[in-house]
Amino acid sequence: MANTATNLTTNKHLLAWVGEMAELCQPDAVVWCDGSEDERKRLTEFAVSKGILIPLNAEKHPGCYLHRSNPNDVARVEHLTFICTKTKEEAGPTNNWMAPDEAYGKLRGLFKGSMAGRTMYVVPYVMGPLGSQHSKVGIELTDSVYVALNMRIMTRMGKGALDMLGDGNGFNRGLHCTGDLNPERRYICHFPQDNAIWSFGSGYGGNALLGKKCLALRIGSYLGKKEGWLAEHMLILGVESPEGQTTYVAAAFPSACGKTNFAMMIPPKRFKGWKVYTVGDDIAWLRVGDDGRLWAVNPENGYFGVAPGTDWASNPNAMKTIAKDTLFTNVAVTKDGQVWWESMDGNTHDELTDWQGKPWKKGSPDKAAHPNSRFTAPATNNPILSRNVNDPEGVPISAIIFGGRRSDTVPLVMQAFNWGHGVFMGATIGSETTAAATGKVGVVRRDPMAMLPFCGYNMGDYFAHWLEMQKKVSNPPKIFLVNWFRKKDGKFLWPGYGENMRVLKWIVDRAHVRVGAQETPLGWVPKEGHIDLSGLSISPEQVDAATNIDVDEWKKELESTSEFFQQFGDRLPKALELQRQLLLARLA
Ligand code: SAT
Ligand code: MN
Repeated sequence: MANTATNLTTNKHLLAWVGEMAELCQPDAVVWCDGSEDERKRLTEFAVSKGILIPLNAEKHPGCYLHRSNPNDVARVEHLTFICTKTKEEAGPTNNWMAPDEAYGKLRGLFKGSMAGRTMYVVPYVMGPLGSQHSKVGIELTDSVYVALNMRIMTRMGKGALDMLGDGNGFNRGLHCTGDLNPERRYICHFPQDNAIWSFGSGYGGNALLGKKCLALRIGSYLGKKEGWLAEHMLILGVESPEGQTTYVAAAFPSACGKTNFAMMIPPKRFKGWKVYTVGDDIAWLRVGDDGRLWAVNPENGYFGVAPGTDWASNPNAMKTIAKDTLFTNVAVTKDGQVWWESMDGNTHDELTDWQGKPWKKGSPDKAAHPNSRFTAPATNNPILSRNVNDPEGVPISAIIFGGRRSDTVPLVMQAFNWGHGVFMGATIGSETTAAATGKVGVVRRDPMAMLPFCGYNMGDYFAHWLEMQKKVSNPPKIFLVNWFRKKDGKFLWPGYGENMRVLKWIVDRAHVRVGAQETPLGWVPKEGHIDLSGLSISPEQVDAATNIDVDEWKKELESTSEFFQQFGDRLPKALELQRQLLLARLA
């Protein structure tokens, strides 16, 4: 069997493991990825020759390609995602659990001979800046050239990872095979205690790019608990004031709730001299620094963003980011090979090719682009990329924002009274489900810290870990809850996008204790006039509706919180139930 390892590594743990997995999967060849430009060209040409990638209009989209997934494989599959800890209790009530022996047994059967006639790519990668003591090395073995090319964009992939690993054994062992894409034979299994991930039967982003949700969040959160840090589903941004002071903020929202847009926001004209810089759009690793502050690193190196809703009006920086060297998945294409999705430029095209490669005509009831169609773009394309993204210690966080997609109940913005109250806010957020995961769209579910699908251990213990962190963070960030998605008569009340700067500015001012606030039973809210609304064409009634607190809605909310809490039994920290009781009392 051809094997290209020789000049890249002599790590005997790694060589032995790759050998063992190749023995199991029986690929025709094993190709080690070095991350070079040459390799990118070679893999891309191969993918094009097989129809896995389709070249786009080279003038309008230089270096860009389209990939079409199997229509049954276009989102994360939470019901097929497992946490395989020794006991069910360790995985907790919000995760699917399988015993490690059973999972290894079942998947071994699936992986056996699964790569015959195919190539196994060995993809070495680092989550976090190269050389940082906080970064983690992973090796993903995959039979998908699409996965290898995506990992090249999303992580620090190649020789640098092998150099960082040296002859160590502490790497994440990821095994991925596309298989026949039969949903009956699809499993995404995590073994936190072995630092291993086995994923079979899907080629889709979150299921197959193992560095992202699998390592950086599920395994990461488990390691965070063990090692005293936090792996979170958060964007990180820096806000620079006209005076040149930069404030870093981390914000957790569920998938497809606008994290990328928020992280790349352009402040409205009214905010002359204010600038926003992106550190990350999806994942944050948070540690306590020697100064007692919380420091955040973005472990990723690219953006795997939702295409629909990304356009020149909503996110010009994202449009610039995806202008070159970007892989598109399940978007529509125009006659001349340009990408297109709903929201892009109205329905100006009479005919398109839809995400499944079928002809599409204006007025068709079907969407041309899949609602969860994606772009994979290098972070270095981002015109407002923070110059601190590669800082091994990360950036100091002054505010944490939690949010969800809620058409009612949750007001535009509130600040928690203290860390414990903030953890309660985060632990109880709900959100209406989106197309990022398979299943019904638009139903409210509790999604604590936006981590429900991504917490690699018992969520009750995760809450306790968050509360514990307070002891270590002597200079903690302030915690906020926001909701951009409140509706009246089916219409959004708040304009969102760049206008969120108005709320962000208040948050930054609060973080520096520069402005007062109004106390309510739920938390501190802006005083009248403290959120700058000038130049916005929304009525005062609309603002009232967006910021309104309805006691009856909140009583219902707290009942739903109670139901959610009950499933954790003894593992729910008492401090959280106490927060709920206190809030009930304040509302009475
Ligand atoms: O599909 S991914 O998990 O990669 C992205 C997301 O759902 O946030
Ligand atoms: Mn995400």
